[in-house]
Amino acid sequence: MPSVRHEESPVAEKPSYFITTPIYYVNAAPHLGTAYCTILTDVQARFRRAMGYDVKFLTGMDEHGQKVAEAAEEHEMSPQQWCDTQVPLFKDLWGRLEISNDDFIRTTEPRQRHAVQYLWERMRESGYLYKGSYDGWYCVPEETYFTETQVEKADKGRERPGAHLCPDCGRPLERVREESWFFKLSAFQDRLLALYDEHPDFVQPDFRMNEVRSFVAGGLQDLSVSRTTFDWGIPVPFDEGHVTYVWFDALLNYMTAVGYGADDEAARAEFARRWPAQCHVVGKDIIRFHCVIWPAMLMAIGADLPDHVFAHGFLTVKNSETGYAEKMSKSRGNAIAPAEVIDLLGVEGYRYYFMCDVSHGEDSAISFERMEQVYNADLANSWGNLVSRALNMSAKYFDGKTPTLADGWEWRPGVLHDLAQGICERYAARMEKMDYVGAKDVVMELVHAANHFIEDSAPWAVAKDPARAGELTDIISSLLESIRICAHLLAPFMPTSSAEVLARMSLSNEAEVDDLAAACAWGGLAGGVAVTKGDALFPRLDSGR
Ligand code: MET
Repeated sequence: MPSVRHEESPVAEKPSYFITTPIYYVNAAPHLGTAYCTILTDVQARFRRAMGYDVKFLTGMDEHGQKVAEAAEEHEMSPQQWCDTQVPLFKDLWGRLEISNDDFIRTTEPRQRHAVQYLWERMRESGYLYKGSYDGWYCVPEETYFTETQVEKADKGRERPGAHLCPDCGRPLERVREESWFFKLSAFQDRLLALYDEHPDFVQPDFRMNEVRSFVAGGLQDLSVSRTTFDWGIPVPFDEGHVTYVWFDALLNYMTAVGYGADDEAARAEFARRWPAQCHVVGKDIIRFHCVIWPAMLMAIGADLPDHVFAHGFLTVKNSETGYAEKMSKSRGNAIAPAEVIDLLGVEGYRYYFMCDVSHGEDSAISFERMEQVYNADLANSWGNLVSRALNMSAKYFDGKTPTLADGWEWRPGVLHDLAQGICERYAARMEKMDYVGAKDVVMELVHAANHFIEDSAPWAVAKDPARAGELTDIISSLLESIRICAHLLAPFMPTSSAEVLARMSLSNEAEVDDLAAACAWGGLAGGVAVTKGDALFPRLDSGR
């Protein structure tokens, strides 16, 4: 990045980083899985801001389609009323979980309708659209089409062949016969395969790429992209009675939010600056929509493709009877509500557990037992304990302050100093790949070393001898300096407690940085400023679970 800043537009020089969550269906209340995906994205957004990017972090709601229309009917509301009732549940939870999104899009907003209708016109011009009729299977809960062959193949393995169950989720399918517009997805097979070859990191983690590639290599069917048997969707501008297939609508949200199709100049400039997105974070169940259909749609209209799609695994819970891990779901009765976890761990502990103990590519088993174990080991006993011991000693031995670092005083290299060299680079290399567990390990190594350092250097003994005052300054300063660095590195995971740690060292103005490497350089501690011990950041849990 250039080091000279132009006064009038300081932001313009920062590179853009545009990251998105899926837009969630309004039907279910937000659950642990949606919260997990949203926090995962939030951590990356916070990390990128700290790395000097001008971040746009988008989340939102998917409000159209048959599933939503049916749920509204069940609740005896209009679809719009139903959506309006559900959306605050999401917004409230995101607020509680400290989600730092810059935008929240709803597909029922005028900006989305405008963009989708603009897309229809571009699609028609592209020649990749034709009218026909769809006769096949449809899974309403997943809003997905299936061919006869796909359904037969899946049914063969089941107890009741011919039951016509969804090959993905196992719920009953509907037979759909209707006039429809089709997107010529089949024409994109070669271009998609070339994309995967040329950009092997388009799909992350890399083991998910195989699944995507073999799906495409197996041949693609054209996709029905309009529906005529219900009306809860964005009307097709040139064909009355047709509404947009919900996924064709939903995927476009990513471009709508940065000005696609809008006709004012500001929106055009925003689009030029923000598109393509750097990362779409999605669950592994919607990878085909994002890695096959979405890039094909973009190719059809000549738009740039996003840099990466990151697909996370599912959270699973152990069935106490069988001992096997199974997907969490309401129907299985094993779902855990986010509020239960917040009650146990607090928001910071919640974020830490799901980000730093759960690995983000594969499925991961979660349990209350493990949550408590990780919270106690990492947060109460290690990080929280380090902060309270070091701040306490500083206050006690240096008159309520950090040690005064006299002019000409030099940081004595030592084990903590050595470990802190290059720490930001080691951490960032992992964060960029969404390897949050690996990034946390880098930080916890310093936390553990600092706790050992307290034992090894025994500051309480050094403090008794006035002749060793310089040594005491070295010890306490090194500890505070390590804590300062760790607080910066932990901030994407635990923004509030990290800011609190810095504030206790009179560094509240440093809570948000845009040059993390500089912030983590050894020697940034303010000397002779007030230190507050404060209450335990992470009181030990003993719930007996
Ligand atoms: N609504 C979809 C889901 O929750 C995601 C759409 S992302 C464009 O699975």
